[in-house]
Amino acid sequence: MKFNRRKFIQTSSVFGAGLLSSKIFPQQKINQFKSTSTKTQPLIISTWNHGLPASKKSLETLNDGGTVLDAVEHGINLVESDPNIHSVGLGGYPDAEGNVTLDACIMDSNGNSGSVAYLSEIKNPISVARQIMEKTPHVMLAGNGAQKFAIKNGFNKENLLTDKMKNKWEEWKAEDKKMLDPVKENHDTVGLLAMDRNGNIAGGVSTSGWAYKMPGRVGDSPIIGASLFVDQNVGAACATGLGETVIETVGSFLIVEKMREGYSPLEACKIAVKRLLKYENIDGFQVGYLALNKDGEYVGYSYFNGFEYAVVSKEIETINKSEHWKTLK
Ligand code: SD4
Repeated sequence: MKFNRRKFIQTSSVFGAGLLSSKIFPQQKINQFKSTSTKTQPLIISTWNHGLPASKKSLETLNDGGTVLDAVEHGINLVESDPNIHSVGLGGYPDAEGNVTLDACIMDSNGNSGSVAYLSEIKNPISVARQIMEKTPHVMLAGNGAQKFAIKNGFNKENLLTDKMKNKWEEWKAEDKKMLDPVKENHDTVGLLAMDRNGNIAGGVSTSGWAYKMPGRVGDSPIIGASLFVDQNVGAACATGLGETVIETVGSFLIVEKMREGYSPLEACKIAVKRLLKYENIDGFQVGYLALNKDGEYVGYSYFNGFEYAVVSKEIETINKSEHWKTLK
């Protein structure tokens, strides 16, 4: 990661060196944590508290006979279309020049994927990503080309910068132009993993990205393997938080690969979070992962405390606090 290294402390510092040592991350310590297991399917897990309405919508879609991919899309659409959620879709934070640009990706249970980056004036990027997956020979479209594709395929162009967010952006410009603290203010990316009653798994991620980001910046959310990975034979993972660090550690792919090796969702997330230790003194650093394996075991795990995720099944409707590596007071 080549920018925003303020207060970056080398990993050879006392703290970093200690944490990077394998002694502090022994196998027995990993194993004492248990992922949560559900015996029932369908099951939907989703990031943050807006994950609850999203996951409920996904379950409703499945109950109405929709596919697991429909469930992912409809759940995420709900968050994207809500102008009061400020890091996704309509009403999302703009970039430094006042433009709302969106990133999203989706994966199905056959390993197909679709992704859209730097999309403007279209409020449902997850649906655009799905159509890119289903209608084009490509995985990813970006910028103007992605917008043209969306319009050609029936999406409406609309202004995504609400009055409220325009005012906030103007205040930000007038003040000190500081990046927002993602732990407290800037953490609404929606990631959703769904398993239907037959055990089919799909997932999606959608965001307006880092508030007041540099124009042109693309985060982890449209990068398959970084923000999202699904492998029907193993499970799935998704990410929220400082995208640059998730890209550089290919977090979601890593988690799925570790689950493939036999690690539980929690163990796998801890291994991925361990790779993030070198970033921990970057201002505003936080990453949260969700992981779900094919047996229905799931977990939310973040670097710092404060990450929450929704769990919805026939029996469960709850917001869980994630396990975390480090407690921030
Ligand atoms: C990004 N990962 O663009 C997104 C932001 C995010 O919670 O997840 N915020 O880097």
